[in-house]
Amino acid sequence: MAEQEKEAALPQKESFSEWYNDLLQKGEIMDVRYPVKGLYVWYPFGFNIRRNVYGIIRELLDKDHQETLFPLLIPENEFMKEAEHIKGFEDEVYWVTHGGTTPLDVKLALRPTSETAIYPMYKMWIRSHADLPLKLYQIVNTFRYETKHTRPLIRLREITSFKEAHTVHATWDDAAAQVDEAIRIYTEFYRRLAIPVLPSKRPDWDKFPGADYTIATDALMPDGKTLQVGTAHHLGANFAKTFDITYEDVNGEQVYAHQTCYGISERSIAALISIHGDNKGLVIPPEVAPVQVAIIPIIFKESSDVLRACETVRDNLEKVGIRVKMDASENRPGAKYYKWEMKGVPVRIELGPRDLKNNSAMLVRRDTGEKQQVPLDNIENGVLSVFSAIQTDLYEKAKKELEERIFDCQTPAEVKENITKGIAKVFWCGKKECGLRLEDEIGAGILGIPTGQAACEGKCITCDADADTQVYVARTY
Ligand code: P5A
Ligand code: ZN
Repeated sequence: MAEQEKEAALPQKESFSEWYNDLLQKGEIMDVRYPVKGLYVWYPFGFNIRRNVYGIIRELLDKDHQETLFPLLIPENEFMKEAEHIKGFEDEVYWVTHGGTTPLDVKLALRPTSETAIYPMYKMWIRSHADLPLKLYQIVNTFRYETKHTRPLIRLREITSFKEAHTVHATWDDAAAQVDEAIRIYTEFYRRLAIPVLPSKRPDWDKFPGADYTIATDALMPDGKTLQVGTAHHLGANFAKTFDITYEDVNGEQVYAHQTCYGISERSIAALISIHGDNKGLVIPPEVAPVQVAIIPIIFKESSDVLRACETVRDNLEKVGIRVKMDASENRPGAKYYKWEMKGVPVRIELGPRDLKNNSAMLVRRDTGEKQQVPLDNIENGVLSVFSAIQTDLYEKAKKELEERIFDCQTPAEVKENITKGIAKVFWCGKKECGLRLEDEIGAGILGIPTGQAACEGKCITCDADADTQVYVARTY
């Protein structure tokens, strides 16, 4: 390795925090030097990944949701209507109190989430059962004055990429079905990012403020901590009662509507980078990679044939919609490999005089480093099939890793022993005091009851009473 490359190498992924912070910079995802705590800047390359990632969630939602856009500012009187909701958020709200030097009559909250912006409008929009279900979403920035340690993409004070959906239904059961559907959509979304997630029902003390219940999806980070990467909340008729959202049912009666909301943020990108990346940098699944193929001409003396062949390969790949960069810069090939590996480009194509003579090129996979000689004719098919192999393998690798790091534990001591490596699964009787005592004793949190859990029997890890559910326990971000 050349001196300059050694200097620029990343810390080992085992030191996850340092690795992550360094990768954000070297991979050109986020610049963390913005002078306000908890606010960060997207580099154009990172923003390009974001655009591709959010393209997937849009595609999935657009099937039966409509996109909308509500204001950032929420008047204090609306924000203060729902008691539980206020309790949950009051310590996290930024307030706008002045217009210039004039104090405002009504303070304005910077939305920490948009229930209280959207629902007063829903009251006006919803008249009859024919208006239901209503399924809207928006992708916006939201502000939360987080007091826990802030981290780029993971815990922000300005969440720049908050995708929030808000649905309205006739019955409680319809809303419950929508919560399941939301979790199905999120699981599919994360599958497209080659990230396996664990859906679970949060314990009551950890549900969304104002909700009947919350189902969350968590991803396992390389350091064994879990990251909540999406949540879906059943709001019952709680907000409908507060904001007076009623509809006329088939019998002509005015009845309260039932609602759900569900959200994801750029944590999705934190998980993407962290789970797939390695000691050489980013590893990005082809579907969301800003550059999908880097072509490196291997040039000696007489190079025009090689360059021309590279250009033909580039044109052929672009013709089928593949995002290609041909790197004909003056740098040595080694420096070019380093650069495009750091950027997570899924496939590198090397083409030199000898390859040209054989009418072939060398194709190198970013995720495994595997090399294969492919014919220049129909090279686009070769590349596309490698893309799909990469996608499958990234997912399978992450899934295996996740499964290997879920540990069945019988005693708090066992939990303590395993919790540094990943997720513990324990029996719990369901009593709050047992749950809190366990969390306290092991210094980790109960994620929740896995959705679709098969019937099981055991003894509560805290009180030894009969228990018919297991819960995930983990250290969390
Ligand atoms: C659902 C959408 C809500 O706010 N209202 C509208 C509901 N839910 S939530 O759980 O509070 O947030 C949704 C998801 O957003 C991510 N998230 C964050 N990401 C980065 N920085 C933060 N400070 C932050 N807070 C929440 C989580 O993934 C969460 O599941
Ligand atoms: Zn118990």
